[in-house]
Amino acid sequence: MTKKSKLLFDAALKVMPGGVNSPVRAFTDVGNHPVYFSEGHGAWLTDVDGKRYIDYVGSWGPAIAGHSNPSVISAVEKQLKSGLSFGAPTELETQLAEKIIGLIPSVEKIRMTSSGTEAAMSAIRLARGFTGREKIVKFEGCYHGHSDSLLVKAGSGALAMGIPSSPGVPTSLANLTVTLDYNDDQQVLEFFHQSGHEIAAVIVEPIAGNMGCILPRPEFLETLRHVTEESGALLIFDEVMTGFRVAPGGAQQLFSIKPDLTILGKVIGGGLPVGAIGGPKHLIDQFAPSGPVYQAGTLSGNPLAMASGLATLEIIADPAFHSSLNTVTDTLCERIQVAAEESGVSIVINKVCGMFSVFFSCDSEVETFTQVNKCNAQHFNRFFSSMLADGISLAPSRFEASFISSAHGESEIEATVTSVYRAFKQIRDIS
Ligand code: HOZ
Repeated sequence: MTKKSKLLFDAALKVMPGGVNSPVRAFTDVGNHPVYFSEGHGAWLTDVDGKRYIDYVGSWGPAIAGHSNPSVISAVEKQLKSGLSFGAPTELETQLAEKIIGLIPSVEKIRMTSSGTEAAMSAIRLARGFTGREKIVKFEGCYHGHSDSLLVKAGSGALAMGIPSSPGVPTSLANLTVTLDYNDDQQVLEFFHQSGHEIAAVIVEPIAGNMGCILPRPEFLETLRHVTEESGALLIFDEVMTGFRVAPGGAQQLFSIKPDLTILGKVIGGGLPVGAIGGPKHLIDQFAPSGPVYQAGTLSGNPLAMASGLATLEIIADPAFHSSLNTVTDTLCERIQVAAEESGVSIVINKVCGMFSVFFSCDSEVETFTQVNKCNAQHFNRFFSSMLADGISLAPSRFEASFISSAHGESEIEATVTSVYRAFKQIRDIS
């Protein structure tokens, strides 16, 4: 930990729980201390001591076009001069909604929120209101924000802190959340055969990113679509991480599956706080004032956030954007794999356009929550800390995905791979 970061963290510990405003930032899971950054440009961050890092966190996803992307900054600056927030509709909201609708075919209408948590919580309320049913299904290790109904066997920071089901969630509410195993289509089929008629919604990360990056088995999402259609439950894709990242139309485009509702966040705010629920008109119109399901927010559709999101979506809508991001992701992950083989370190690397996770000493594939848990935490922590010391900032938990932006190029890959060899040598030495 650099000198000023330590001083700032010590001060923060006195006034904020764990010194942070979001648990995973405390680096507890990796036995380290947070770095305080003062600047970000492109693929690089600079900390308060002036040390530079190649960043693979990307503000947990929003910085897909690199930090301080000139088009995004200029759109925000333009709006900044006109005012921060009016608590009234602005044209920017409609423009961002139109842009999203143009990119994701399952989305005909949108309700904006200020975070992914809010969006997921409101989508569940919509599903309950629409179906008149109370139970929902989620998958262990998936994370959909921290609302009560969804903080049951959750992933992300909740898992990293060892509190996947938080105290404070009323048992009566937690009992309405059924948790099944990600990628287990047989279990889903059996459950729906018995109880499908009671379920309001199935919520899932179509590519999980909150227990590390886990790709869906081909039959898994198809099964979810089939059982929800058959039982009258809504299928909700949480694309907060994958939306506009893995393809212009998100994971649903990649796997050709149309959910009923889509939760968005991160990239649609381009670095400012935004979430959204999208879907067909007849569902989204259930929200007040068109319909009876209440949902609101003082800063929902905030003009600065809309401007930033719109500028970011303009960038990712370029047809070359994802092919290039995909190539960079493939190249980096292939080179990490080669480094592991040459260093005699056993890894599995899961990847999809713009996101990846490295798992250590695990089964030959990592496709389930059980397999994630079998991976070597000590090796991951050693890897993380060695990379950080070398100026490579990865997601600070084995239960998170790392993100790549369009600003990452050959020189960043080269520098990263050099550090990977050094980190793998340390791992081999402790094995
Ligand atoms: N829940 C976010 C990652 N899945 C982390 C949010 C943050 O700490 O900034």
